[in-house]
Amino acid sequence: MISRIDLRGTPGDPRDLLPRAELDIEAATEKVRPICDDVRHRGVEALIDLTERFDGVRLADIRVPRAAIDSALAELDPAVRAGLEESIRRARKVHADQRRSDTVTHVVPGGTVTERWVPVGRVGLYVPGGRAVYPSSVVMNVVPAQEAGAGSLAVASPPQADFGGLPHPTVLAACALLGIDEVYAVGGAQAVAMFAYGAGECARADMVTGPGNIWVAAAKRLLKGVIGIDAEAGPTEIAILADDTADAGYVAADLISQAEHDVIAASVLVTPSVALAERVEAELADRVPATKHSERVAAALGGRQSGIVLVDDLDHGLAVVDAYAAEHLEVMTADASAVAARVRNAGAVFVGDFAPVSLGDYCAGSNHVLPTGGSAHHSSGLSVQTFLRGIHVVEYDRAALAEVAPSVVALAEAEDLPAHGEAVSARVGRTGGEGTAR
Ligand code: HSO
Ligand code: ZN
Repeated sequence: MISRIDLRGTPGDPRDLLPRAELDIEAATEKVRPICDDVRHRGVEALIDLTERFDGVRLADIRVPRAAIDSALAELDPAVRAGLEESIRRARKVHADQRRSDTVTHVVPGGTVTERWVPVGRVGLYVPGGRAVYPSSVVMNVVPAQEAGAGSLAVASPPQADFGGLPHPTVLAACALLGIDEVYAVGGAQAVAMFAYGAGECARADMVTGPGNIWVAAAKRLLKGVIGIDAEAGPTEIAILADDTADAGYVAADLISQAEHDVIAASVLVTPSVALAERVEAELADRVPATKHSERVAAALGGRQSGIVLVDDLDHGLAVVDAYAAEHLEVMTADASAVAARVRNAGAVFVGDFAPVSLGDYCAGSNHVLPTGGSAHHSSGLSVQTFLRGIHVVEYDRAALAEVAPSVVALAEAEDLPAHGEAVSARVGRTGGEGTAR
C-alpha cells in the first residue's frame, strides 16, 4: 500500500527523488478572479448570490447573530469544551512568550534606531467548512493574533445547510470561547475577497489567515498585496525520521493520523533500518483497515506523495528530511533530542516517543498552522510574529547627522541621486560640519 523509495547509495541533493504532491494554484486563480471582482463591486449582494451558488444557502444576512454564537457554546459537548479550553490555555501560554519588546539601538551619540513592534489592525480569519471542520484551527489562528494585540478579529466560515445556514456549531463555539463575536457565514474565495475589500458590516481587513481549499489559496494568491496573507496552506504532511529503536506501532499510528486528513495528505517515513520499515508495513497492514477513515487513509498512504524512504544512515536521513522540509517532522531515534537539534528545515519538530503530531494539532501549546509543500525551507508557522510589523523609528540630532553627512552625500552621488545628498546638506551644510539649517 505504501511504496518504498530506496535512496541508499544515492548521495547528493535528494529533493527531486522525494515524494510530493503538486497543487496547481495558479490555474485556480483565473477561476476565482471573477468571484473576487464581483465581491469588490457588489459587496454583500454578491456574497449572498455566491453563497447560494456555492453553498446552496440563500442568506438573509451574512453576519452570524450573537445569539447563535452563544447558543452554540451553550450546547457544546462538555468534553469538547474542556478540550478546547485546554488547547486555548496552552496555546496562550506559548504565544504570550513570543511577544517581543522594542529594541533601541544607540548607533552613535545622538543617533538611535528603535525597532517598534506594532500589531496589525484588523485580521480576517478563514475557517473551512464541509468535510474539514477544524475548531482547533480557530484556536491556532486567533490566539497568536490576540496575543500580538491585533486591533480587531473577524471570522468567516461557510454556512452549512445541515445547521440552518450557519457555520458549523463547534466553530461558532470556539469563537465564543475565544471572545470573538464578529462572524460571517461566508466561505471560499468570496470570504477572502470580503476581507480584502470589505462588504457591508465587514470592514476591510489588513490581513487574512487560515487554512482552506484550493479556491481559498488561489484567492489569497490573487489578492495578496490588497491584503496581507499567511502562507498558502497545502495538503498536510508528516515525515518521520526513525531508526531501529523506534516503536513501529507509534510510527504507523502517526503516519495514519495525518493521512486521515485528505487523500492528498503526505506521510513519509525516512529510515536507515529495513527491519523497521518491514515492521511499520506490517503495522500499517493491520491498522489501516481498522481505522474509521480507512479508504481515505489508504488512498493517502498509497499516493505518490507518501512513501517509506530508505537511507544509508542517520546522517543521510537528516539530509533527506532537511531536503524534504516537512510541515511536521517526528524524530524517533536513539538520542532523539540530539538528532532533532540538527534538523534545519521543518515547520515543527516532534521529539521522541511521546510527542506525536496530533498532540501538536490540538494541545501541545505549539501552533498547527505550519509551512507545507517544502516552504519550511524559507518560512515559519503562524506565531505572534505573523501579526506584528517591526517599524524602524529613526531619531538623529543635528550633530549626529552632520557627522555622517559625507557618507550619505558620497553614496547619493554614486547612485546619481544628488538630491538625496542635498536633503542632508540643506540641514548641516556642504562640509558636513555644524551646518546652517533653515
Ligand atoms: N494537522 C493539521 C491540523 C489539524 N489536525 C487540525 C487536526 N485538526 C495541519 O497541521
Ligand atoms: Zn492533523
